[in-house]
Formats: sequence, structure tokens, C-alpha cells
Amino acid sequence: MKNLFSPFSLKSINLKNRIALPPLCQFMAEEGVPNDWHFAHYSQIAYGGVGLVIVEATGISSEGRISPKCLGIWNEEQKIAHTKLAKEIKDGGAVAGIQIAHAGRKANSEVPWDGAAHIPQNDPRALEIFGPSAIAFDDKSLTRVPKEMTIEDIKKVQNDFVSAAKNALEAGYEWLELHFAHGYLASSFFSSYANQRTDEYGKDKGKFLLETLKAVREVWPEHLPLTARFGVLEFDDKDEETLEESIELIKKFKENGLDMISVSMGFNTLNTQIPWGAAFMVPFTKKVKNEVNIPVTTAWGLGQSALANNAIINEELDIVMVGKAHFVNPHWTYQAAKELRIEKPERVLPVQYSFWLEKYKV
Ligand code: FNR
Ligand code: 531
Repeated sequence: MKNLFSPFSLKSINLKNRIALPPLCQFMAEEGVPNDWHFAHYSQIAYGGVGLVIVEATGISSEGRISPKCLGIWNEEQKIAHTKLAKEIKDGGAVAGIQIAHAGRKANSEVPWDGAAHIPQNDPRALEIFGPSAIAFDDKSLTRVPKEMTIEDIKKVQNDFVSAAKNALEAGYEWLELHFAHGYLASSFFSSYANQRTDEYGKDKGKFLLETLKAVREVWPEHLPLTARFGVLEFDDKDEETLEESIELIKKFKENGLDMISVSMGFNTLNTQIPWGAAFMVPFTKKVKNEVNIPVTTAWGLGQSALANNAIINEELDIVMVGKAHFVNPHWTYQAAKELRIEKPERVLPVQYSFWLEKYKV
């Protein structure tokens, strides 16, 4: 019977356990370049024993970043620093993954501890923001009305996803996640809250996402996992319909080369009743797994080792994403091994630590 500490293989990549760090924006970059904060943050978690590290939402272009302090991977300087970051994650013993993203109508915002609102248009840091339609996300914080993207804009963004994927490959990442969730550009194309186009991209709200996946698949090696984090419902009053539409689109993703889906929320509207709580996304993820028969993962309140372990034992998830718990304890995997009474739990840590932890009991 598989458990949290069973290995997991996807294409040519072998994870030593089923624990992953999901993407968690750090808002610490200058000009999109990984720096000492990122090297320390990610390598400590890699050394803590996690099987897979997915680097935070990384902008495919300057205007695609959530904030000016987000990572990017559109230029050479960024790619070189990502090469160091990917190596440090691998040296720590984890598989190095990265999420590439365009923030769409949620782009160009202040960092959360500065309020997370849109940067005003007259600010020197202001950049044009783009969306499927000229509809702002809200009327309080992300209030700027995006430019309704032309077909040319759409093709440019899809090309940016492709070149970001190429840069990620050259930097040494071996696991790629497309950001198709949380109300960012791709997610917003799938949502009628944001996408009220009358052209093909409005009639078929999955078109942008499927085209982008197919374009990236062409340049991302067949033997490496290509995944997507996808908002499958909003927790508004249309969940049943949205979930069914999402499952139909995930089937098309799978037919076109998607290797795994990370199930999450749409976050395209504030009018939601999200049932926040431990492991609350697991039942929806299990439904996707059953109906699409594709490897699945999810996050959201899975930072208790027994919960995480049960999700694997019960075959609801193939990998568990443990986020904020890693802010508390980068060695979360070791703590989980102890709590779950895994044999020689110290062995999830580097030998420089485990040798002494095994040798001395105090
Ligand atoms: C996130 N999350 C997130 N999700 C994503 O797809 N890309 C990202 O870059 C980020 N960044 C991010 C930053 C911060 C500060 C938070 C708190 C969250 C969502 C994250 O990956 C995860 O799904 C949630 O944190 C829920 O998991 P936990 O924290 O309950 O384990
Ligand atoms: C964290 C966040 C909060 C406030 C402003 C910007 C980002 N987000 C990140 C989201 C998921 C939900 C939490 C991403 O997918 C980047």
C-alpha cells in the first residue's frame, strides 16, 4: 500500500516521496532575478527532505508578473540565476520544478504587505495590464481595467509561455507547471466573470488554455513532466456546471500531452463561499482523478502529516502539496516522517545531519 513516503515516478522523473512544495510567491526579486533570498528559501526546504520543489509563479514577461517584486524568466540574466536556483534545489535532494505564469488583469500590483492593490497608472512602475475582456477584477483593490487582448496580443503571450518554457529547460528545471488557476490570465480566459469576448476565445473559453498547453508541449521534452495548476471551480453558485466544464477541458489537456493536474480554485470573483478547512480541495481532486484518470495533486490545508498520508493511502492524491507549513518548518518532511513512524526518519535529512541525529539521542 502506497503512503506519503512511497516514491512516485512521472515520465522519466522519480520523486523520493509524495511531498511537494507548491509554488509560493516570495515577492523578493529585483527585476525578476532570483537572489540570495530565493537560494536560501528554496534550498533549506529542499534539504528538509521534500520530494519536489515547485518554484513560485514566475513571470513569462515583465507585464506578466503579479508584482514588480516577482520572479521572471524572460531574459538571459534571469535564466542564469534560475540555473543556480535549480541546481541548489537539486543539490538539496529534491526535483526542481517551476510554475510559469501571466497574471493578466491581476498583474502590476503592490506586494501583499503593501496592500496588494494595483499600482496606479501614473506610478513609474505602472505597466499595461491585459485580459480577455475590458473587465476589472474588483472595485476595491485590483480596479484597473485591462486592455481587451487582440489576437496579436494572445499570440504574443502564448509565445512568451513557449520561450519561458525553453528558458526553464535550459536553466535545469525538470518539472514545468503552467499557471492556469487563481484568476490570472489563463484562468480568466476560462471564466465568464472575466471573459465576455464574442470571438472564438469567448465562444470556447478553453481555447486559450489548450492552445497554450499544446504550444508548450512542443518545446518541453516528452520525457519531462508537463503539468498545470487549474482552477476547476469558484465556490460560487455555479460549481456543478463549472466543475463539469473543467473536467471536460482536463480530458482535452490529457489528450494533448498534459502529464498531471494540480487542482485548485478559479479566484475569478470575490463573490464566493469557499469552505476553508483542512484538505477541503481533496474531494474535488478525487473526482477529477476518477473521471479523467490522470495523476493528480492539490494543496490547501494539508500540512498535518496524518491528513497528507491518508490522501495518498486512500488514493485520492498522487502527490500532496504542503505550502505554508514549510514557512513554519522547512524540515516538514522530517517532522512528518517522525509523526508517521517511518523507519529511520532522520534519513530524510542530509547525512551531515542524519549521521549525528542517529548517533546521539540527546
Ligand atoms: C500562494 N499560492 C500560490 N499558488 C500558485 O499557484 N502560485 C503561486 O505562486 C502561489 N503563491 C502563493 C504565495 C503565498 C504567500 C501563499 C500563502 C499562497 C497558493 C499556494 O501554492 C497553496 O495552494 C496555498 O498556500 C494553500 O496551501 P497550504 O498553504 O494550505 O499548504
Ligand atoms: C498570494 C497573494 C496574496 C495577495 C496578493 C498576491 C498574491 N496568493 C497567490 C496566488 C494564490 C493565492 C494566494 C497565486 O497563485 C500566485
